[in-house]
Amino acid sequence: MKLLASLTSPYARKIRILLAEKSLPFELVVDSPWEAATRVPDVNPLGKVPALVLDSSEVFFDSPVIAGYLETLHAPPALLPASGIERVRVRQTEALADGILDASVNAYLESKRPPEQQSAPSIERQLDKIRRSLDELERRATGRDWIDGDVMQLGDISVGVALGYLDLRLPQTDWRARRPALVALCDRLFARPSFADTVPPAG
Ligand SMILES: N[C@@H](CCC(=O)N[C@@H](CS)C(=O)NCC(=O)O)C(=O)O
Repeated sequence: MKLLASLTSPYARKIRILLAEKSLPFELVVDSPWEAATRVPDVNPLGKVPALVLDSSEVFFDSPVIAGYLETLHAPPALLPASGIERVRVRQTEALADGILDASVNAYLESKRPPEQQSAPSIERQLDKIRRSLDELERRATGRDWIDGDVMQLGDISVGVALGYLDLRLPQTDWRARRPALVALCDRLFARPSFADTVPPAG
């Protein structure tokens, strides 16, 4: 299978980490949807990465769908409970982390517009979402090694990716201040080869 991804996309990084944790072989096709020559719209009409192209040519997107597909391959370790409310809870953590990414991307793109076209209230609105979500994740992570159980799962990985993206694009959020449980979670995650090998390039 082939994964279309840009090296800076946090959603694509989440999938690269899942593939690495599961030792699943794949071909990484680096393609930025922002470039004129991108081929991403040929496989994903939304024109976004990540997109996973199977050997059968079937394509899966977006990242939560790809994450669900990878679980169906039954490559250990399981990163999602097979069923039940436990699975819903992990997906809820993933959604919260992905929501932080959505708000971060919006705030970052807005901050890159010409200064006279930027909307400070719009950026602040996104930063509020990020702050509230981080506080909720800190509450959920307090007193435990992993957010949704006794082992690392998709939710933890998604949170680590979101926090890594804040380090890259919005360091001014200073998310580590007053959030010791998230700091400890990230220390554990960032030390893993799957995270270390997918650190986005600066720029
Ligand atoms: N919800 C999607 C978000 C994917 C996404 O927004 N990817 C960005 C890169 S970080 C993208 O491809 N943007 C191109 C565009 O919006 O045209 C997912 O989880 O995969």
